[in-house]
Amino acid sequence: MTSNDLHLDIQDDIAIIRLARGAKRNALSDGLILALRDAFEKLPSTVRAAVIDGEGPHFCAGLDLSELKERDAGQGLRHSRMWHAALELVQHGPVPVVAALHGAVVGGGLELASACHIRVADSTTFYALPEGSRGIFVGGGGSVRIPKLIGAARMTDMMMTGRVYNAEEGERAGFAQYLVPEGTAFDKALELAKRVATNAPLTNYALMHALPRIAEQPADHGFFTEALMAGIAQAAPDAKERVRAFLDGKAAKVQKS
Ligand code: 1HE
Repeated sequence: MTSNDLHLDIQDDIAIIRLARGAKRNALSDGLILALRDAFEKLPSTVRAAVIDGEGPHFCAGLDLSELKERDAGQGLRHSRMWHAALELVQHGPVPVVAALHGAVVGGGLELASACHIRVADSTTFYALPEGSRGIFVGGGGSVRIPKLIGAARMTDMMMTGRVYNAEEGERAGFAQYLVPEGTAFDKALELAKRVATNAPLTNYALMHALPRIAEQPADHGFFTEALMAGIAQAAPDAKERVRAFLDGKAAKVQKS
């Protein structure tokens, strides 16, 4: 499924995916969620990283409330599972994803942001989970992903009390890894995506697929999975070349920031 509400632009090896329903604050209709799923499913194999951002004054106002139908329990369950399938492709799809955040990052918009690997927020960003006051619950994976960023206690408070985190508070709490001046989130996200795209593909794969699983495992299993992944990664020709280049003085040293 395609949608005029989602723009996909491929610049070299970076996919730029833009929510383009600015007039509706990029509210996530079913069509937009399916278009997002399709975009990640069909990314050309030359793409090595993606940036996702939102048109207009806000990143995303969450679920399109005008589509909130009176669903029976089974329909509600399937609707939530549709979101899960789409956001699973963001988190565990073909490439690392950097989210460029500004303005409202609320409800399902926060669920989408939390499925990305790196979040860059500008100083206008604010985070909220208005589901509590709308009489509903998160359904796009938020109860799994958001506590991993900020902890279950903060998420409980946000949903129970309607608490809104501003950009600085959000960065401190763990929503975003980067906080940048107003209007610069996209540029910073693109710069980071380009940097991520230069990594060995297997290293990025390990970070997307092995690290989150290891974090869920008991320590003994985690150490073993880590050893498996380390063995696979270092055996790749790419890894051998990169290490050789360093030893030959041809690769960049780590610089003090
Ligand atoms: C929308 C939506 C929406 C805006 N669904 N149409 N999400 C929410 O509860 C957040 C609801 N939205 C807001 O609180 C505000 O719109 C914002 C803070 C995001 C932005 O405020 P503002 O003043 O810039 O815009 P606005 O005037 O409120 O909205 C502009 C238009 O977008 C307006 O439509 P118009 O036809 O009158 O111009 C709004 O109705 C429309 N709009 N947000 C539908 N969300 C998988 S489960 C996830 C569950 C959730 O995400 S629940 C949280 C839903």
